[in-house]
Amino acid sequence: MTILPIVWAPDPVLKIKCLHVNSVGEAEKQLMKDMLETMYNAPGVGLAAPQVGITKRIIVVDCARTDEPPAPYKMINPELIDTSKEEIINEEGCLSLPGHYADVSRPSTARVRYLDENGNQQIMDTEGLLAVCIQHEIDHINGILFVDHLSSLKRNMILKKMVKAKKER
Ligand code: GNR
Ligand code: NI
Repeated sequence: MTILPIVWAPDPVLKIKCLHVNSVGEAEKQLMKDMLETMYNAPGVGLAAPQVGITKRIIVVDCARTDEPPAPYKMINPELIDTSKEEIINEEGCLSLPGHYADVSRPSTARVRYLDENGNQQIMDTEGLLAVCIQHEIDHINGILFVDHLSSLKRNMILKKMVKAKKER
């Protein structure tokens, strides 16, 4: 049982294009377990490896509602192989930008290809919050934050507040 410290923006590790994982070993499995615990503890509905300082293409998500059983997904090298032309606007937050929320428009459905923890390729069709969350997490492993989808005015306002919050952390 390990809760990992979450990196707050601005931080160079959150800007890095993370590395493709070539084989799924014990280190990756342990990391995904710890990431899920860290995510549930926060609490959040998704977490990407760079948010805990690891620059690997690994994400975890659980977008089940509180009245539903848990639905954790561990995804290695996740890729969007198809996205809808139709977009939805959703209010996003991020554990690396605590206390900040803004509307972001993204494709409303997404087909994602990834390796599961056994190294088997999976393809999943997603919609709603799960589609949004997976796109948010794939952005993270490409060094992109939700504020990068906003105007530079809104982005800089939030990042300036984060610099202050980090000094007071
Ligand atoms: O917990 C989270 N909630 C959330 C809400 C709307 C869109 C995306 C997210 S992901 C976020 C956790 C997080 O920062 N993942 O990287
Ligand atoms: Ni995030």
